[in-house]
Amino acid sequence: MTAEYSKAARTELQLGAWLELHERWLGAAEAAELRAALVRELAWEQRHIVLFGRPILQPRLIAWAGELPYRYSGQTLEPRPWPAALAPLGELCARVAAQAGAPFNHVLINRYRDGEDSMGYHADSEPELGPEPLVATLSLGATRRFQLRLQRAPRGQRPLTLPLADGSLLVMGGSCQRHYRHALPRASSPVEERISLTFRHLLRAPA
Ligand SMILES: O=C(O)CCC(=O)C(=O)O
Ligand SMILES: [Mn+2]
Repeated sequence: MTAEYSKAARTELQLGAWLELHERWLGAAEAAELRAALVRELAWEQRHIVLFGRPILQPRLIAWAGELPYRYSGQTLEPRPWPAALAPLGELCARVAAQAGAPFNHVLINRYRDGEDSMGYHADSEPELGPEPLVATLSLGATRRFQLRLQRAPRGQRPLTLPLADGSLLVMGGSCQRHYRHALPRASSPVEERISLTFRHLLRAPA
């Protein structure tokens, strides 16, 4: 297991928020094997979300697994088991949890088919995640730019940009989801597919 040996670059942000980036947390062969299995075995969906009161089709595919329903952007991801055909999620989840120092019970998986697929600025701040959620993102496939900015950023302030490469693990913690917004913008030149597994801990089902 490579996790214990990976070096983390820790960034202290403002207002008690922090990030930890572990490059090559998974080796290339393990990352490729996991990505192929996810593409093959998961039930991928392109779903509508509600943005500013209007339904829009998410510009990416998603899949998920978890014991509790997860409600975000006007949609509910009902509890869904990890596919039996995939290597146990529990094992991967435990490795990520050991690295992050916190438990997880939900994984939301995003599949960006090409550079046109993206995710807009948001925070993972649903009440079910508690006041200071720890969110860990494992990236597989093409490197994409992850952007982060203060919710109340001074005008003209440039976002922090992190390239998330194959096998990297990004942990967002502290007040990150309260004071910052993050996004995965469209790529300006053609890129291959990328999958991100975002591990969260739901404290309870949505009200
Ligand atoms: O794909 C990523 O790295 C970001 C995913 C994300 O922010 C989310 O699923 O909430
Ligand atoms: Mn997010």
